[in-house]
Amino acid sequence: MKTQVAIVGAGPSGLILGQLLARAGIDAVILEAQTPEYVLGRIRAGVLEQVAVDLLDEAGVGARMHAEGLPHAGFELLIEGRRHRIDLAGLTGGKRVIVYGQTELTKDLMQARAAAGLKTVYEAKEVSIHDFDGTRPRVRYVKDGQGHEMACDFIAGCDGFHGVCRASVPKHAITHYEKIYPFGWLGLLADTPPVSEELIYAKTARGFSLCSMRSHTRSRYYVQVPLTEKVEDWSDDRFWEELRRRLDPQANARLVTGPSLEKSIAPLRSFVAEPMRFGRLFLAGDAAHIVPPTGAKGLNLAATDVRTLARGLIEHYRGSDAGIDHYSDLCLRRIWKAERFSWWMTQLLHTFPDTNPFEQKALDAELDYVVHSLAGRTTMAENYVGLPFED
Ligand code: RFL
Ligand code: PHB
Repeated sequence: MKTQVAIVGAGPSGLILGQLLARAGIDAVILEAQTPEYVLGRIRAGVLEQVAVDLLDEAGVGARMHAEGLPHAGFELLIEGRRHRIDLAGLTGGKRVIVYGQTELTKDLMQARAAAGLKTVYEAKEVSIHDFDGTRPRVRYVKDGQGHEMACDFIAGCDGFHGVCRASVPKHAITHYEKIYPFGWLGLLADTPPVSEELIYAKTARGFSLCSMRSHTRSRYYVQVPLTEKVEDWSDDRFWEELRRRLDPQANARLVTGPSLEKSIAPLRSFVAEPMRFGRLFLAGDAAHIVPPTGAKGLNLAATDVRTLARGLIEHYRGSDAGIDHYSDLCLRRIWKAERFSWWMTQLLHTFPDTNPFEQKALDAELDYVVHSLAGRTTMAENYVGLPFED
């Protein structure tokens, strides 16, 4: 078997890349370890920046996102019981974000791929990548107990943080930068109307919480919990009670509770692997970097990585390697700005068990400055809606 680009992973990175390449007439096969149902069952991101929205339009999968996604022109910071609105549109010359679940986006991309007859091998086991330091890379995998080998021009490692692609790079060729936070987010999804039209990011003495949504009838809430917490110990009632304690009376008067559709704990981590290219292997999305979800940047970074990669590969097949040669540097500039923003938001809004009292006072003063200064709010808004793209 042979293809031009072998894509490992059918999350948002792999699926968007596949779509962009197909539209440019480049042949690609996606290998995914899980079943389509499993991939769709993972409840993750909810907020799309304009660059991601534009890219999904370019990939030909934006129709339902525009019809059903919720444009948001601002969000609220609830700090020790007081609300401060970040007017995204007003502070950024009219920019907005769209709230549209990663699950829905993934569904749209899967359907477009199936409709175009493009090949995805689900339940591809024991995927391994070979000879990407030469001119003829190969990918091996096992499907239904049978071994296969696929020759290709390039390998796109879109296989997430725990994937095989980054792990296959020799240790001396790659540098990891990492920060692990001493807490996670316990998330709950419910078919109840959201507590507010806009997202609420709340900082309280009991820890951070976030009120988000998927639609006018489906809510997504998160509360900060220590890493030692187990999801089994959190009944729905206990979750709602803890959330209430982290909201203001205005929110509590509107909060509608109900049975959870999903509940899980996600640990928070900042991580970057450099570089992102190794010969004919390119890493993209969570395979190369992780951000804590506080800044809503993970899915957006995945989208901008594959935008840059698709352009580079298309240029390659038209005769120039300039795009793929700059892939890693171009992506990393944007990634580090998003890493900085996500780390900063996390630091400002969460309770850390070991912060020294001086540092805590300084952080409180910084947050006070941010919400009461036009320059501070503008900084937060322009990073949240997404920095301009540098080609
Ligand atoms: P994914 O989605 O992890 O997909 C990788 C795919 O690769 C497959 N795979 C393999 N396939 C073959 N062989 C192997 N050896 C393989 N190993 C793995 C996996 O099964 C999987 O299908 O990575 P991708 O495509 O790079 O996408 C990244 C995003 O999923 C992620 O960044 C976001 O979900 C992060 N995120 C958010 N991002 C935002 O932009 N806005 C948000 O509001 C936001 N909220 C969130 C989030 C992530 C969260 N969690 C749970 C980590 C909220 C949460 C709670
Ligand atoms: C979500 O809706 O899942 C969500 C929204 C904003 C974030 C993180 C997650 O910052």
